[in-house]
Amino acid sequence: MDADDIAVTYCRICPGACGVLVEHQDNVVTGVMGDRDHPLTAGYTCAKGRNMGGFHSAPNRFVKSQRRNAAGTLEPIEFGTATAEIADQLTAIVDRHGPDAVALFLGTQSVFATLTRPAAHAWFRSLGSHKLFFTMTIDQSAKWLRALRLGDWAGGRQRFDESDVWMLIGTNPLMTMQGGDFTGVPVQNGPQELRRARERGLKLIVIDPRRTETAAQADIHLRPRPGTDAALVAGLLQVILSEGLYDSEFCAQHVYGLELLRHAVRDMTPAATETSTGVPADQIAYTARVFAGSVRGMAMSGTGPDMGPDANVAEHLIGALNVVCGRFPRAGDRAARDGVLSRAGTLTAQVIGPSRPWESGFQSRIGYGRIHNELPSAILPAEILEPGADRVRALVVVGGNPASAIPDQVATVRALQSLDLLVTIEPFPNETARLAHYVIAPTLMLERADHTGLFDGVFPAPFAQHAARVLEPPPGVVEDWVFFAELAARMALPIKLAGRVLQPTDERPSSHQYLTWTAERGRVAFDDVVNKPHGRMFSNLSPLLVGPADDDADGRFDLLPVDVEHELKQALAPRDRLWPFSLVVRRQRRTMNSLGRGIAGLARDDVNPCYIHPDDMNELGTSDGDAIRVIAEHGTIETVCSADPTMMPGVVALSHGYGGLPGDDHNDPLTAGSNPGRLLSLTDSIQTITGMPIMNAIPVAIERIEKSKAVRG
Ligand SMILES: Nc1nc2c(c(=O)[nH]1)N[C@H]1C(S)=C(S)[C@@H](COP(=O)(O)OP(=O)(O)OC[C@H]3O[C@@H](n4cnc5c(=O)[nH]c(N)nc54)[C@H](O)[C@@H]3O)O[C@H]1N2
Ligand SMILES: Nc1nc2c(c(=O)[nH]1)N[C@H]1C(S)=C(S)[C@@H](COP(=O)(O)OP(=O)(O)OC[C@H]3O[C@@H](n4cnc5c(=O)[nH]c(N)nc54)[C@H](O)[C@@H]3O)O[C@H]1N2
Ligand code: SF4
Ligand SMILES: [Mo]
Repeated sequence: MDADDIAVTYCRICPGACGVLVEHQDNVVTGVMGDRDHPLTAGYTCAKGRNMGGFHSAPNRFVKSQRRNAAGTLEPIEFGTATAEIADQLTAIVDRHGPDAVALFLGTQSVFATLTRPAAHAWFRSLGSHKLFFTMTIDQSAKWLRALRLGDWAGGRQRFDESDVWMLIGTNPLMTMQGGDFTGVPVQNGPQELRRARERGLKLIVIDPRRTETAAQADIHLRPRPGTDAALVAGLLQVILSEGLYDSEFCAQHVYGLELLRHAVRDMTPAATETSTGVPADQIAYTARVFAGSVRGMAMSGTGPDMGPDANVAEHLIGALNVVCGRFPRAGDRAARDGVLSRAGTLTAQVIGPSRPWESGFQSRIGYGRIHNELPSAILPAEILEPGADRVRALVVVGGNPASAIPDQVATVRALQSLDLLVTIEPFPNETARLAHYVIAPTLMLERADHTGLFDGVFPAPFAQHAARVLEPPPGVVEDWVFFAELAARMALPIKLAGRVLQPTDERPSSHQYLTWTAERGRVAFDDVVNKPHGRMFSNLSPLLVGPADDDADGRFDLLPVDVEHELKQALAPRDRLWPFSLVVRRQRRTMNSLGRGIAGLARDDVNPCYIHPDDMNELGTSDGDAIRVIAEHGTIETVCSADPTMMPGVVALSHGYGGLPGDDHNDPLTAGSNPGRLLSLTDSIQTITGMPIMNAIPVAIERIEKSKAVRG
């Protein structure tokens, strides 16, 4: 193998952005290994990255765009013809019903291709529709809401590498690579970074019912009953506020509602919190003292609390914990981001006071306003089905799989099936593509160039990398962004790409040109990144410091707005526990949501097991691989069980992203996996404002399926 056939690049399946060496021959990947010379990831990879070749050469990959014919099957169509037809149909729908009849759904994989989201947004903005959906709103939209109701810090978060404590609530970043402003943990080469931090004295607190990969590294691991984070954090706040462990100076200057909060949590003594959460009282008091007694370090969270039954108030209290302890960088402190390829913005030591954008501006017919100009993904089915002049009749999906991901899969699929036009830009025959009228076949990561500007806020150091195209794309595929630019041109819509207006008749810039534009507001010359294939650490850049507050700064955090106070009362009220088990979320190393199923090297994940503690398995009379039924108030699914001693007794876990479409006759739980989304409801106990359904801590019963009745086995 000569060196020409080994490309240096980085993986773009998840935010890990691991440096890799890709060996290839005749346009086919023959091997992938971690890049030991990569300044941040130093050779670390996971199975998904090492099998990235399998994605590119998968036999079921769409290498041409597809159109559904009269018989209901997809058949190949030229990209130009498909785009022209889609443009005509969208224009007709807009002419008749207005732009709000067209919706855009941005999925998880729209995030990792540098140009996809900007170009999709550009087309959609020019179209003038309000019906924008993104997976953040079936994920952790409670974080957006928290920053708006509580207020936010204009200086950003504290730095992990300067902290002496860090609290992670319901997140497993060592596996999921959820870092940046979500968890603040350095996920690049995470295990080693965490070890290093603990060696220098950082105390890691993990709150998770499961003994996760991350919890296994923790100094303190609390295991609450699922769905009780609001009560647990209220209990921590009770100790901190009653023992005077908070930052009174910071609170005096920057906070409203301290006394209200103190009053609201006054009854959540450690003993009362133990009753609500199952965590021993002494551990609660100890954890509160360790967190508040440290000098620096934040409480951060993941899908555990944010998908739970009290997501909005739980997330608010997590924010309040940071606020009362004053855990934000002050003037002169080093900022948590470096702004290498992206615009760093102005960081100042002041509060961005609360605001409520969802209360004004566009309101959907079914009663939700917008946050960050988006509507909640969970209302998409109703936006399609509920009658009204502006109901959604056409949907464009990019890098997502709403037919699998949006809860109450049966209702969601029914809605998608009733669309006049469903278009997805999608490489694989996923559940959404199986319903679509058109599928546009896109390039995959090794077939396009990218840069790491998107990860500026995730990298723990001033680092940037450019990925050049490694493989020639199949002749029938286009880059995601090219579809949106072409669609805009054919709909006669001017679009704005990186600040420049592109008229429908203008020549499209090259991908390299567009990439260069997106990096022009960074602090380094793009060429200095492009010519360093392993990526470049810009250690010579002066660190970004948080500046002093503006003279007229008067924003304050609002610890307990009236609606939060109401939600808190509800969350702290005693609840009956009538079902034997609680079903929680979990992510798998070998898949990224629904991506990875059926890929060579990752194929074993065709089965989606329900993880159960061995003691519970004994009691249920099941052993590994047995078929079981998971029964919830809103649905029942069949799957197989897997003994897992990291589970907490009484808690079971299932990953999402499996299970085909409702009614599939190949829906064999032993080979196709099952979709936990079928156990969820889009109408019962929905969070206010964010429209977030309950997706975690689902009360369930488990039943062994007798061998003779199992689908197979
Ligand atoms: N390998 C891989 N990586 C991924 C993904 C993937 O599918 N595979 N998905 C990506 C996506 S889209 C996202 S959003 C991120 C999510 O990133 P994370 O939020 O880190 O995802 P999870 O691993 O589901 O972590 C949630 C944790 O919450 C715990 N938990 C469950 N219920 C509760 C509860 O009530 N309270 C508390 N405190 N904890 C609870 C679970 O045991 C679990 O460990 O991961 C991303 N990374
Ligand atoms: N029950 C339950 N439901 C959940 C969750 C849960 O924990 N439990 N988690 C929720 C969360 S956090 C999320 S983020 C959503 C995930 O919801 P989605 O983001 O809608 O689902 P993904 O499976 O990530 O879809 C990504 C799609 O992009 C495609 N793709 C890969 N590469 C490219 C590319 O280069 N270009 C294009 N155009 N497409 C590409 C993949 O083939 C895949 O089909 O699911 C949510 N649903
Ligand atoms: S999928 Fe794996 S190899 Fe790729 S970036 Fe994420 S952790 Fe790294
Ligand atoms: Mo997500």
